[in-house]
Amino acid sequence: MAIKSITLPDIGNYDNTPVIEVLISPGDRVEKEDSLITLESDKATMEIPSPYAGEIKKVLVKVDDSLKQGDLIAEIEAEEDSGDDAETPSSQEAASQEESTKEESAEAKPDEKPAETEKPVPAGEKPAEPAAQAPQTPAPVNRQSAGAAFHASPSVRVFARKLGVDLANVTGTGPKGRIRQEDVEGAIKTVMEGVAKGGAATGAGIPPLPEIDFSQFGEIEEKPLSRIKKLSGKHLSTAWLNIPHVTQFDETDITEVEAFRKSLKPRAEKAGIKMTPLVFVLKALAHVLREFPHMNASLAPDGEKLIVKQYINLGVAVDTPKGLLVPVVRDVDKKGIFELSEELMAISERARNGKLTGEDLSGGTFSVSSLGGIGGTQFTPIVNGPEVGILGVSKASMQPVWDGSDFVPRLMLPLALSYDHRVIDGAEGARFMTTLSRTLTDLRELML
Ligand code: CAO
Repeated sequence: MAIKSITLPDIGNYDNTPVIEVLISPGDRVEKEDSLITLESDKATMEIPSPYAGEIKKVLVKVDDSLKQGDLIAEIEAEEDSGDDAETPSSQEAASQEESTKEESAEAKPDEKPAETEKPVPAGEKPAEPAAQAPQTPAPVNRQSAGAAFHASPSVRVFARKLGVDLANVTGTGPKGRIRQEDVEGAIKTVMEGVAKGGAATGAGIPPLPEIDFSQFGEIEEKPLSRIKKLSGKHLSTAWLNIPHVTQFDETDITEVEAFRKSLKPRAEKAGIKMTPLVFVLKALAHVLREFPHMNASLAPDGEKLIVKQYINLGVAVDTPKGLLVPVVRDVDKKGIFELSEELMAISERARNGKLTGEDLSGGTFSVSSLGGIGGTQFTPIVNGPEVGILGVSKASMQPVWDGSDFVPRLMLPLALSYDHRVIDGAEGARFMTTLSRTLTDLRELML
């Protein structure tokens, strides 16, 4: 056993090359050819292998150091006959662009001359075949997730990049967590299986949340989710992941609407109808959707065209003991406030009693979610895809509003409009909100 210094071998035309990964720590046991550090120039990534087997005693580099040939990397207590006796090997066989399995069992040829440095492989191109039997200089590959603390050979990096896999999301099963080609293949398989099962959580290459045993921190109870929660959860995740959301907020003066509602209340009560501010919102919304037909539409699955609907059916989110349901009130633009109130009461009751039919739950063109009866100043609703927009309604409150000469008490209703930004631009969203607000403030707009 002897302490040997490991220095940077000749790596071709790369001087002052930054270290992006340090793969060893003092006390680590390494085999000859195990990678010690990864360097990355602006053109290539290369791993520097150990010329000896033994125990790392000192690590003399850190991430972001710039190295040139001969710079010290580490000190190792080398096993006898485990490598070249020379303290500074003129060349080392570096991580190869051949399969990782070959690379892990490769014989070192420290005393042979290095081959020409290979050209970096442009994204999507096949890497050049290494010269037959000749030891290579550290193999360059294109940059991927620079600085990420993963451990993979250049050939695996090339393989992953060709398939669009970010190695930061792959768990390595090789020695010291090294990522092998099989690990990249396994990661792709997991994602594809998630997509095939319609699982939104792991689709689109999104890594799953960590699985934690919470019982280690205290007592827990496991409660199965209701069928409705499971279904709506999947639908919400799908919408959230597929639709680039924008949410715009506004506050609408509904003082006059509220006075009107109150004046209608006795008539409504006589007819056994509960008339809440929400029906006025539905009515105004239907009117404004006629003016903004792109909000009353769905993007075709191929993303090539917009399917504009000539009918206005509003989904209304209903909070039920088993979870959220969104039954649909049909032809809202053609119905009066009393009829809408009656229908809203009926569908929310059917939703809470589990009596909704398939028809009740289909055919919506735009949705509304009202938390106005509960409280809160604002929230960001999730678009009920493949619809384009959803309106969130929060609790109205009396506020001092400046009328140009005085503060006057006005009943202000907070609104939040979320929409699919692929279909609606911000300016159109803002115009929609402004028009809706104007209509709600002065219901005479409905007659125009
Ligand atoms: N501001 C102030 N008060 C409001 C209001 C508002 N925006 N909206 C309703 N209210 C009042 C109503 O007037 C009613 O008061 P009165 O009993 O004194 O008349 C009270 O709040 C309760 O209303 P409601 O909630 O029963 O009726 P609604 O028509 O407003 O809403 C429904 C019906 C089905 C939408 C509602 O019951 C519901 O389930 N809301 C929850 C929806 C939900 O969970 N959305 C979240 C989705 S995102 O996870």
